[in-house]
Amino acid sequence: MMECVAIPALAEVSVPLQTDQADALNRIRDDAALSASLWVNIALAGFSTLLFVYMGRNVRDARAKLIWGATLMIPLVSISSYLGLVSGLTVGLIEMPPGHPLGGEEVLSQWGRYLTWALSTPMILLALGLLADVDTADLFVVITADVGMCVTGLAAALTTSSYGLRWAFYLVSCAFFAVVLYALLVEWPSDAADAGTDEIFSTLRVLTVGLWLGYPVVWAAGVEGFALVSVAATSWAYSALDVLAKYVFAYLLLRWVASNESVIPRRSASEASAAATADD
Ligand code: RET
Repeated sequence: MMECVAIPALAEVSVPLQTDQADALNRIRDDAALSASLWVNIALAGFSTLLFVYMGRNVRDARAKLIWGATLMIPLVSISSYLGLVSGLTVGLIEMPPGHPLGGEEVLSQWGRYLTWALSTPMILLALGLLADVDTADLFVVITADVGMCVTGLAAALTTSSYGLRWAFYLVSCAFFAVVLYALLVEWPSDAADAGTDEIFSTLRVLTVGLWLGYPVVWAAGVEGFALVSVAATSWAYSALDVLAKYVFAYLLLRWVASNESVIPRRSASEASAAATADD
């Protein structure tokens, strides 16, 4: 006799990614404060993109154009990032491991933020590095450490097997972050002084270091870490930091670039002269 295998009705078959997305989308829609924290950034990123295109319309120098191009990517990546969050594509309901203050509960994680920081923060560092005229090897190491910071931050947020290992990833991310901070605080200022861009560099450095330090604090205080504040408060904190660390930062940088094109250093010239010296 033939054995009967029960086939579930089509409606009963759930596609995990789609179910999660729909659930996440509903949670975001139901929380007005959470929704607002995301839409505000989409609007500001759109406005910034148009403004930055306009501000860079007369930039002709090749290196200034490169800084401008990197800076323009910041709001463009941001729009994509926030659309991912607001649509439910890059958020998920994550069950926290035992030991976490919300252990066993499903928490709405905006993991897409960490993913897209791996694209936006290198653009910020590239623009700063070009402005300070740092050498290519330095720039490579710092940007690589920065990507490491974002990816291990993502791993910390997505680890559900162990509370301890979430913090282990967090600490590794902090170690990568230390490399970035060291460059910004210790190494790059003297390069900027040699390049004659120290005034604008030091303004942007204070802004960057001060604001970037806020991100690991929000992670630790927010739902991913000690869960001291709600999902909406965590999201607002990141969104507010983003407004200053991305759009205000980029605006100040582009305003300076647009009116000081002739001061922008040319690494190619100095590298050529260094190579010539080495050949002697
Ligand atoms: C995490 C958690 C793990 C430890 C550290 C972090 C640092 C994040 C930073 C993010 C900066 C983001 C910016 C985005 C702009 O688009 C990943 C929060 C150290 C510094 C400036």
